[in-house]
Amino acid sequence: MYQIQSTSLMVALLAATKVIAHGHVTNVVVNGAYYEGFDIGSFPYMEDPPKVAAWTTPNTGNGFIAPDQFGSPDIICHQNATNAQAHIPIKAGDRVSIQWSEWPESHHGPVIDYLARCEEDCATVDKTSLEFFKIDGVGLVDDADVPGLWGDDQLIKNNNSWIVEIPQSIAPGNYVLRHELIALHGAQAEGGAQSYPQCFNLQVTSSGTDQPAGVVGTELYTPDAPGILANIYSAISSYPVPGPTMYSGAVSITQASSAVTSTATAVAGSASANNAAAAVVTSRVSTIPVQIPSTFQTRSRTMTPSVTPTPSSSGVASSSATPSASAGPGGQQKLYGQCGGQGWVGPSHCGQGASCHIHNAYYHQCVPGRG
Ligand SMILES: *[C@@H]1O[C@H](CO)[C@@H](O)[C@H](O)[C@H]1NC(C)=O
Ligand SMILES: *[C@@H]1O[C@H](CO)[C@@H](O)[C@H](O)[C@H]1NC(C)=O
Ligand SMILES: [Cu+2]
Repeated sequence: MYQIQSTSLMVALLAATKVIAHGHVTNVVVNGAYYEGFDIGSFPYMEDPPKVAAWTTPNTGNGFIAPDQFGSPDIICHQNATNAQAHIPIKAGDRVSIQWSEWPESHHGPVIDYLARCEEDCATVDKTSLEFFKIDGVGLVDDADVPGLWGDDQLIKNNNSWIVEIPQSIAPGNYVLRHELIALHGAQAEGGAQSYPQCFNLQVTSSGTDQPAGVVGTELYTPDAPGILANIYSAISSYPVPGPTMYSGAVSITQASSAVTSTATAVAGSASANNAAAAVVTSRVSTIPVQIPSTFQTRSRTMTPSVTPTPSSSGVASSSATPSASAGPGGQQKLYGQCGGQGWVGPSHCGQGASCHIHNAYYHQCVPGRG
């Protein structure tokens, strides 16, 4: 009898539970050439991972940086990030198409891109010394239908990818491209915004001369800055994209898909800015068909049958505006309540109009939307 009951309970939970996860950048495309990203599903477990242009991070849970960490080096290129050991040769005026593995529909917010010049080699530069200038920032595009259409939504529409143009006017040299999605679904409360930064090393050839002033990563944002603290669930007439003002030479472009015509390997080894022109020529661009990493997944389901409604006290980066009420086993969690995570034995599915979202291994939360 008991057996049957718990089986049907589990079936019911399975059917009702749809857990959505954050993404990460799987690859970038420059002039049709596909460059592999940092493969979070495999590189951290390899003794000698491939040298790629993307920075390394042990953030295997695709987590985020919370506002209380905006002053820590983690905000620069994500959690405990270390320098990429290779770089992508590119001409100023060219575009970089940045492909995310996935992005949850509920996570509205801006897409922002920065560059920071490395005085020497970006493979060894101290990340805390990098001074970032903004070259792109798309926040609220249209608020006709609250919570609105955001840069992040355009990214989803564009096959989870984003194109940024390297401004023609910047001086040649080595740069770190800092690409960032900010999720505002919990940002109505201080501490609720989420930053997802991803960094790439570029070696830029250019006839430009500009060396725009920048801001170190740890000073880009504060928890109460306009655009970080924002309530997207009420109509807002304007939204200030957070961070320093846009570089005057930045180019605003229309998002579109970027066709892949070849694969390429990022150039490893020391990148002297003076040799930038030579490096472009030595980049190996072949015409091998693109292979999408086998770790590419869009959705996952978890099976977390709930037994006892004991609220978890695990290290939770909660962005909840409404504290969760513990429902009984099989009960529905309220909006913004916890719905899973290591040690969680409370309700594992969300009420209507919400879906269970993996913020990190310890905390899954009911957020508005289908995910
Ligand atoms: C990040 O670095 C800190 C300090 O070294 C360490 O305690 C923490 O476990 C690291 N986090 C990850 C996810 O590796
Ligand atoms: C969307 O991105 C995926 C993953 O990179 C790729 O396999 C697919 O071809 C892309 N689709 C379109 C329409 O560009
Ligand atoms: Cu999330």
